[in-house]
Amino acid sequence: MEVRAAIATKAGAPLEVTTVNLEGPKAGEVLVQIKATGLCHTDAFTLSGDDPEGIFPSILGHEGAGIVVDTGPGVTSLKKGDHVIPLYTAECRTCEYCLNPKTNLCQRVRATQGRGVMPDGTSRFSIGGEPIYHYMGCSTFSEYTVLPEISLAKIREDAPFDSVCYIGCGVTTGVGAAIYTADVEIGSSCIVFGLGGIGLNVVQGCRLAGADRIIGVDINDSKKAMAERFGMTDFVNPTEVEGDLVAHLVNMTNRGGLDGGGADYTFDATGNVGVMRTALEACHKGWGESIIIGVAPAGAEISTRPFQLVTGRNWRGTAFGGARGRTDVPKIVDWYMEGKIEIDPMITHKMPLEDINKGFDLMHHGESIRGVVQY
Ligand code: NAD
Ligand code: DAO
Ligand code: ZN
Repeated sequence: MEVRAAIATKAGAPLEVTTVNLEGPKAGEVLVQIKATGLCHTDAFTLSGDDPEGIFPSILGHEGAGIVVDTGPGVTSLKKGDHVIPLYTAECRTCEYCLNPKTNLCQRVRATQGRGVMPDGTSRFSIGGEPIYHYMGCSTFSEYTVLPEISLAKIREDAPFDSVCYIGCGVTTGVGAAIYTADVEIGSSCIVFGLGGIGLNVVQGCRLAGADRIIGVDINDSKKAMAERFGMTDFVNPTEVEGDLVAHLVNMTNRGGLDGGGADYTFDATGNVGVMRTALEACHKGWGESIIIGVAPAGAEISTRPFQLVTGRNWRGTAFGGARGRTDVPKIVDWYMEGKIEIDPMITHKMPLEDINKGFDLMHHGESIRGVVQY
């Protein structure tokens, strides 16, 4: 079939909205009509050419929501008409990773997904017989796409596509980092570094978990109002702190007595390795946990004095918020529909596919939290 899609033709070039050929689903695969997709920094990172794993020409996009229109042989868990969210982290429920409760990183389709192809080693997209590659196993910048059955979460049918598409990456990553990875407890103190599309969701995840104190740290004062709406209790702009930022944050979180200060949980949602160090050192001696969410530039390295870890601080990372997509994404959709989390205030711009490059411009100029393409 012929479908409209935005093609990443080469690094650094604008996306080209054109018609591509899409083959139907093979065994274990599902054809999905994408109804909405968010624009994420990771798409922009790959398009820029800075992503060492970026493949061109390809169809980017990994934050979508849509409807099943066809299923290949052997598909049992989905049928035509089901509403779904594509998953860049699959959940096969049978590999060694899925069977280990300590991780959400299913490896069933990892290798082929990284090469921009379906599990049989070929692409479903082409132009003039030449392959156009898949991206993160999703390729949601196309009005139709094909995914493995294990890379789709079935969601309730009353959930609006143009809101819940954000659960395909940003919401789940942020909320999940607090709920699944950190497992923040009632009464905890938390510090969230970076109050963008991910950090705001960490803030609301900490609120949902019952944290008492949620300190937001951002170099941009304009982030304060929105973060307060999502549950931030205190705001710190590092550029306005006199002296050492770690000491300032440790002092803010000191509960008195022998406490010494430091947050129970800190989160990096900036991707800056200097911030990651500050986040680690601002978590509590003895038990503090610091969670790295941000993806740093290729080749970047983190550092701290080993004594920070010897004295009981824990440094961890999270991908997709530690969520198991087919199991947890439908629950997060329920939380949104029940009003336990908010999404809509973060979706600042909506546009048709034809205007997708304008959406990326808004992101680069810091004017949007989330732009969403509606098909
Ligand atoms: P964003 O650009 O919307 O937000 C980043 C925020 O950090 C901005 O508000 C910015 O002002 C702030 N910031 C920048 N430098 C800072 C500093 N030195 N101190 C404090 N604040 C600072 O980005 P986003 O969409 O929220 O993504 C955040 C990170 O999460 C990115 O690195 C992205 O690649 C990563 N990410 C990770 C996963 C995952 O699964 N681990 C998933 C999606 C995105
Ligand atoms: O299993 O080896 C693996 C990799 C899993 C993918 C991790 C994704 C990390 C976050 C990237 C940004 C997502 C938009
Ligand atoms: Zn698996």
